[in-house]
Amino acid sequence: MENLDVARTLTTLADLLEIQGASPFRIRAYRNAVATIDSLTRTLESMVENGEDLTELPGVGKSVAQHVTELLETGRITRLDEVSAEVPITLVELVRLDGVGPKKAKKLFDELDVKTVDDLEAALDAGSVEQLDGFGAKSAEKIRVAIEDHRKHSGRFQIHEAEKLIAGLFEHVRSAAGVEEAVVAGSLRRRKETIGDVDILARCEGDGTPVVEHFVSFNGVARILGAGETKGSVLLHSGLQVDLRVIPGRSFGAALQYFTGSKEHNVAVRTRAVRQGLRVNEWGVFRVPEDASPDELGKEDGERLAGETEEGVYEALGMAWVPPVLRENRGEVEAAVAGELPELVHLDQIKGDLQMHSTWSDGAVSLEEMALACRDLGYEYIAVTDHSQAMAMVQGLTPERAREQWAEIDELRERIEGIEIFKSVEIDILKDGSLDMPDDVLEELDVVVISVHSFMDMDRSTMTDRVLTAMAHPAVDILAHPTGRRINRREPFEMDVEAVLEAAADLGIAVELNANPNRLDLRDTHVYRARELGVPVVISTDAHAPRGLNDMRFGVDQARRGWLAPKDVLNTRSLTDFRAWLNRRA
Ligand code: DGT
Ligand code: CA
Ligand code: CA
Ligand code: ZN
Repeated sequence: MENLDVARTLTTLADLLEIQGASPFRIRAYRNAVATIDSLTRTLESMVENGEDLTELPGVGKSVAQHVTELLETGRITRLDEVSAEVPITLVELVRLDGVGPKKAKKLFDELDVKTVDDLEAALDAGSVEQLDGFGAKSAEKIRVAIEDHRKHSGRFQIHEAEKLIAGLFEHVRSAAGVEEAVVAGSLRRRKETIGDVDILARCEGDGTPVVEHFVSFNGVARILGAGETKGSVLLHSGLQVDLRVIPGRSFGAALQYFTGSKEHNVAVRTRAVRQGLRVNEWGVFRVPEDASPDELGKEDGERLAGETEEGVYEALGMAWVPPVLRENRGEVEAAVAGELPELVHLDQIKGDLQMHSTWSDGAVSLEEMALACRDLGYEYIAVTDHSQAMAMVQGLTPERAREQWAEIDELRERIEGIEIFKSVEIDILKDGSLDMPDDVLEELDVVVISVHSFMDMDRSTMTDRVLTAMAHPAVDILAHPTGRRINRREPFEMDVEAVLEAAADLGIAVELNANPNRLDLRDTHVYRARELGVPVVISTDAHAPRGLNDMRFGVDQARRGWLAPKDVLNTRSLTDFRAWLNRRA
């Protein structure tokens, strides 16, 4: 268990006690302990394991120490169980709303039986909140706004949304007086598919207050959540939170390393540092004096070994610099120590796009326009993959129309130089696992792409069998968007992905990594598994217009998060080598 988790649990306990009306001294004791835990550079878990006395930590008394030990050893705190039997734990959510607080939460619960944010919203709608003693219309309105903020906030943003939403503010920070450099850290730098909040670091010597003030004065800011000397935090109108930290040059690399995360990666890095007698924090890497008690050390005490650059931080720890996309504690720390980090695929190594649509089905432009747009991107080849007839609402191709399309492709091949157009169809996997095209068409297609677009709510074993049946057809080349998910909108379907990947390995089928930021399907951990199994991955945009072709970079980032090297990605191959793969069964 992380320190953060311990701190959160203690905060919950303190909040509940406060709602219950416990003594302010008791509550303060918990909050002081939380403050201490927040600033610890070692894990409580390791301290308890070593049998260290937690009461020696500032602000930690006997009963808090007991709670922490119990939590680390058993995963629960008896006292918390007792208190939450009297005060519903969901009230904690209410306390965290702007304008509610423990007294009001208690009143809402006692008088109106409000236990959750949803309950509160219903009570507001019914007009009963403003009639409560000590509330009134103004306070009810304030709570309503707080609920809206909370709702927006609890959703994570998709990576392409976050990128767009942050662009203006980022430029605003970069142009602030005194800012020598600004960079994005956190999950956005790691290119995660969804972003909780955006973290920006600005390099600036001296007092950071003017930079923070400039930051919070941005005209897209809906609410200022905090503003101080070294950090500021705002909510944009979209509900996206942005945190800024102002860092001096001597610590900029260390702060970038720290705030890029992930938390799990940082924990692994820090654990390694401790074993070497080093301390790494957002200020630098320090050699801890032998006689020092770690908890009495100031943030920058000890001999400074690194801090200015991120490379320097990793070097001081005996590690290679780790690309941010890998920082998820999935083996990258060990690999960086051993000098065995993978050589990751790059966008400029992509030589073709193997899924896109034209006006032959639901695309916005002609096949020719798509081909020319791809040639402009420098690609050597493409597959135009209009839908098959099961997708009737988008005029999916019947066998006859597929043949008409081939005539057009043949004509284009004559006329357009510099790009190869493969004949393809995105063929529906029907309910029973058969393919939505007759064998004679399948045989003539250059690239056979299959995917599920219907009956997505099947149970796991039925869906797995269906997809495995489809893959067993000897004409199949690529399984597209294998899990059918739509990020933030539709869960992946129930399917044994491991079995599907193993089948792909056995059958010599490639799996798609759909680069559309709404899909990014396969997800990073499955991509990683595909690589382990030796299954070739194809990164395709599934573009429905030329603009969509630019989504390739999101797919490449996701591939990198899955540790893929150029050799693992089929469409990094030259036209000749890709053709050879298509003929692998001949
Ligand atoms: P997000 O915002 O949920 O998409 O994910 P992140 O990774 O951007 O997380 P965030 O914004 O809470 O924090 C940014 C980075 O700061 C995080 O990746 C690692 C570092 N960090 C934050 N809190 C902690 C912590 O309690 N322990 C450690 N070791 N690192 C932390
Ligand atoms: Ca973040
Ligand atoms: Ca943050
Ligand atoms: Zn599709």
